[in-house]
Amino acid sequence: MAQPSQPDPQLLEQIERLAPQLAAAQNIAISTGAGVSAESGVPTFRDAQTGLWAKYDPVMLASIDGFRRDPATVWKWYDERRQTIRAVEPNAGHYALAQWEQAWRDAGRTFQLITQNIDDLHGRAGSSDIIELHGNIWWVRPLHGTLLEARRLDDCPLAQHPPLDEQGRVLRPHVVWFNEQLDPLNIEAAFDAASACDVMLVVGTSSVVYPAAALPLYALRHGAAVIEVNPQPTEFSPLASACLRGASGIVLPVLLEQVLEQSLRS
Ligand code: BJW
Repeated sequence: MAQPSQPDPQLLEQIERLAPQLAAAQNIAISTGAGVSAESGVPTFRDAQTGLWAKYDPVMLASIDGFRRDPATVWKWYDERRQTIRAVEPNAGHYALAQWEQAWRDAGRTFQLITQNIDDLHGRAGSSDIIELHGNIWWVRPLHGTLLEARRLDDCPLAQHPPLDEQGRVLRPHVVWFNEQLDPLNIEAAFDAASACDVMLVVGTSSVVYPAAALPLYALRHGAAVIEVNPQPTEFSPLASACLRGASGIVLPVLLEQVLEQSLRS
């Protein structure tokens, strides 16, 4: 069945009610997850474990123990995802956030995008200041190297699994796996944004993976309104100031249109 490209009347009314608050916000933080890329055709993290990959434990595919045990299989999974991501385009939700950032910057206001996604689609849509909490699928680093040795590897598909560097060292994806530390500078910047914003939008995340899942809680504690955009309820929903139950590719462009209209009026 074809997706409706407009929110239903009830959702539209809710968007219209929230728009003035967003239009008045001097400081907006956005926290996105895999759902924002779903309409581009990128399976969400949990959906990426279907078909051939259904027999694998997600933690084994996204952990250092799993990688040490079977680097070829983990790399095949990442290589397949890289090929999917390369073939798709950002969607209307990504573009709305990039346009929003530009509008807020032009008005001398603050807009900080924080993402758990590793797919680079926000960047490809034109967002310029992105905190990538879980890394980037196009970057690699030596398994036994430092974070400073991270670099982009665009080969797609890869010639071998695992790929090796010029010195023959095994490379790993430059992403954050379970039980690995996030980059402390990214964490600091993300929590600073959460504590300073007037409004946070939490878009397309199941809000189960920490520390990202703590960002909206932190924003609430610091007095911000936190609005969830997700077709499904999440762990965070009961605490949200408002929940917009729709796909981000439909909700965000309409929300932005309303917000910009309100901002121009004031
Ligand atoms: C739509 C839509 C549409 C669909 N529009 N929406 C504190 C409490 C409890 C646990 C912990 C804690 N601190 C640390 C932990 C452990 C762990 C953790 O959180 N575990 C939980 C599972 C319980 N965290 C960590 O290990 C983190 N490290 C850490 O904290 O280090 C310190 C430490 C070390 C050791 C011990 C203790 C502390 C690291 C987490 C790294 C996560 N990495 C992954 C893999 C990245 C690489 C890869 O992608 O391959 O990141 S896991 C995976 O989950 C991926 C995602 O970024 C992340 C979040 O997923 P997301 O984005 O929410 O996607 P989904 O699929 O879950 O949900 C999609 C949503 O979209 C759904 O809600 C849909 O409804 C919605 N949707 N279509 C809008 N069109």
